[in-house]
Amino acid sequence: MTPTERRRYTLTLAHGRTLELGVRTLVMGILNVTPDSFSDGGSHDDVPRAVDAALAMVAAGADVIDVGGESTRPGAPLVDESTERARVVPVVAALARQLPVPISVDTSKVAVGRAAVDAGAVILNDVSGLRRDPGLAAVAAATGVGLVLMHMRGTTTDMYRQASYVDVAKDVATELAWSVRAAQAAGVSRQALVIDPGLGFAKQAAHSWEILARLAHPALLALDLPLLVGASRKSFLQAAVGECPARERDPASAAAATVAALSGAHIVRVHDVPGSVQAVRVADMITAAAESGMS
Ligand code: PMM
Repeated sequence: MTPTERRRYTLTLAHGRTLELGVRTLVMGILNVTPDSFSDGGSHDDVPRAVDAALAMVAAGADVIDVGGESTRPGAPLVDESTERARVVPVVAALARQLPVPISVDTSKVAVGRAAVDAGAVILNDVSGLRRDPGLAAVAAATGVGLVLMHMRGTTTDMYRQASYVDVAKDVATELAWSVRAAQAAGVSRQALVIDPGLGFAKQAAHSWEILARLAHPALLALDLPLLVGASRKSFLQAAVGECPARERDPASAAAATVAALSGAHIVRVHDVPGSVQAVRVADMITAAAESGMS
C-alpha cells in the first residue's frame, strides 16, 4: 500500500515551545475529568488520580495530554462555565508542574480556556471550531498557545439534525476554512493552528467512515494545516465491530488510528495510549519503508 505523503509543520505553542509534526505520528492522550463522559466518566474525578492517569499515558508514549471538563457525548447536558473551570484548572495546574509533555485543554469557552492557559495549558482544543465562543481565538492570539479547530455543527444536543452533506469531506473542509479565517482574523498565527474533521460530530456513521477514507481529500489538503483525527471509542466504529461498550472499542480505535496515520494525520487523539502508540508506530514504519523504497 502507498501511504499518503505527510507534510511537515512546526506547531508553535506558548512560551517558545514547539511541536514537530509529520516526522512521526503524535499521540494525544485523552484525560476526561467529567462525571458523565461516555467512555471513562468518573474515573479521574480527583486531581491525584488524574495526574497518575496522565503520567501513565506519558510513560506509554503520549506526546500531548488533552484535559476535558465537558462531555461531548451526544445529548450530554451542557456544563456551565464555573463547573467546567473547577474541574479542569486544578488538574491542568498539577499536570503543568509534573508533565514533560504539552497540555491541551478541550474547551469551547473563553473563560475556561483563559484560566487553563494561565494554569499551564499550551494548546486550546475547540470542538466547535470557534463557532460557540469566537473569543477563544483572542485568548490563543494573546497567549501564543496552539489552537485545534474541530469541525462540527450545532451543539451536542442538536448536532445530528444537521448531519446532512453533499460531499462530506469537501463540506467539512469548507466549514473548517471558515474557522481558520476566524482564527487568523483574531490574530492567531497559522503556525499555531491544527484542523480536525470531527469524526462523530454532526455526522452519521457513514459520514465518519467516508472522512476517514478520504482524509487526503484535496479540499482538506488545500487548507495546508496539520491534521488531528479522533476516532477513539466513537460509536461509528460499531458499524465495523458490532454494538459494544465504548471501552471494548480500543482494537477498532487502534485500527482507525493506523488508517488515519497512513492517510496523513499528524496527531491522533486516543483513550488507549499503549495500544495506539503501537498502532501508529506500525503506520510510521510503513510510511518510512514506502519513502525509502525498501522492500
Ligand atoms: N472528540 C471528542 C472530544 N474532543 N476534540 C478533538 N479535537 N477531536 C475529537 O475527535 C474530539 C475532541 C469526543 O469525546 P471524548 O473526549 O470522550 O472521546
